Amino acid sequence: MFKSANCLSNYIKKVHPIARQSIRLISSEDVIQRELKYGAHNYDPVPVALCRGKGVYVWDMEGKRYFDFLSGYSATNQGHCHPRLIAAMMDQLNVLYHTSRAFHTDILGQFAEKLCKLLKYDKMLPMNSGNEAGEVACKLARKWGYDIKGIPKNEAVVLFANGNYWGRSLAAISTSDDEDSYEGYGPFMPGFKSIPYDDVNALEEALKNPNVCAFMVEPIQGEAGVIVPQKGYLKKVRELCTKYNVLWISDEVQAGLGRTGKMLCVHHDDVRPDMVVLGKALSGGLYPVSAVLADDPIMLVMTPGSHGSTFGGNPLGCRVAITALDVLIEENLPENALKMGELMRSRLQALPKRIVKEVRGKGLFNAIEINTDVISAWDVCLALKKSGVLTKMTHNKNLRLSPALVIDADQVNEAMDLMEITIKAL
Ligand code: IF1
Repeated sequence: MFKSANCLSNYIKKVHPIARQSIRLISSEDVIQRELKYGAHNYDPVPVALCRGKGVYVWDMEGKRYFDFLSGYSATNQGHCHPRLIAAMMDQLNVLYHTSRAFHTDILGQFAEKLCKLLKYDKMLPMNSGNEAGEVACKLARKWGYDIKGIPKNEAVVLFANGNYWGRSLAAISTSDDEDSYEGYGPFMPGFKSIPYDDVNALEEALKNPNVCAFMVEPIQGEAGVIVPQKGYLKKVRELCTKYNVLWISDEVQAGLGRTGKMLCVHHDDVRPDMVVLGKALSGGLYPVSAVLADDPIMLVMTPGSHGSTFGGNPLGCRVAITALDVLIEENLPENALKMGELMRSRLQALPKRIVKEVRGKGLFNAIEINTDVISAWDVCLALKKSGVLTKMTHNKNLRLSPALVIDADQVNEAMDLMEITIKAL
């Protein structure tokens, strides 16, 4: 791609917008130091400075190419810089990009209709981040609990699963069992209770409390390390929530939109949650777009003026989301994720067991658990980075492997070859 620094410099001057102002070629180290100086230290990123992305690849300041095996945490499912997403945004930018929901626009209804017909729910409520959509789902559940189920005022309980992650708001960290997430930020949200994941007995016990209005759970837990529940768990969740008149909220912010090989992760088990929470790839990672889907008896408990957001449902994000869904469907990305995921896991399972303790995942939502008695996951992450494969560690022992759903077999095999050589050399 870049034969020399000169070529890179010319590329940057010609193409990279930021460099047009300053022809000085800055290094990855410069980028990292500047970010440390002026940016809050709420992250400890992998030491790499990216300046370009295309499809399954990203490039750093020195022009080194990487397989992006994080995909912005499953946001760029359609691949980096997808031409159709860029075209959709460019087109809408010149027409109308923000009005607030004080007024109707022609685009929101188009997006709402498309999403509701695709996922077979009566209505959707548009927001921006996955966390905001999760909060709306909890608000809808509480209000449904009071208005419909008859739970005494301010007594509603929402259940969550241990190991959950649905953002960093005070409500979300109130359900976290990850100290890094909640320590130092109390007091916490009342009426939020956590139970063991993938444990139907614990779920049934908790559901016997008549004040429980909902159970919000990821169909595969992402942050926890791509934890796939045992077969039949989601069917039991559906049965038990129906039996005890509790709303099942499936948090598909990460596992949804083709990532696991189906449009929704719950489609693998042929079950239908009462509410679905979406985010990330709903816009292909181009723009913050999230949504909650539900049928009228639930969605209509929210009356005009009882929830809002400046940017939720803005025409620009809706336009991008319409195209992001089109790309998922027309490029058969869920089907591709299913096939490429099987190829990837078969290659991962052949890696040395001394280092790779376990391979987990479904579709292109995968992780390997590192045998931390032998080597730290961080060192494996750094070694893979050096070999041109970008991954991210979670809980100090798992490495996520979630490339864009556009990846083809040659690219999977090339990336797996790099992983095999790297891990065997450790
Ligand atoms: C970061 C984790 C993943 C999510 C689920 C809601 C949200 C998320 C299942 C909130 C967000 C992101 C946040 C991101 C890291 C990433 C993440 F490691 F934090 F847990 F993917 F696993 N539900 N997950 O996974 O969506 O408000 O962020 O749009 O850097 O914090 P958001």
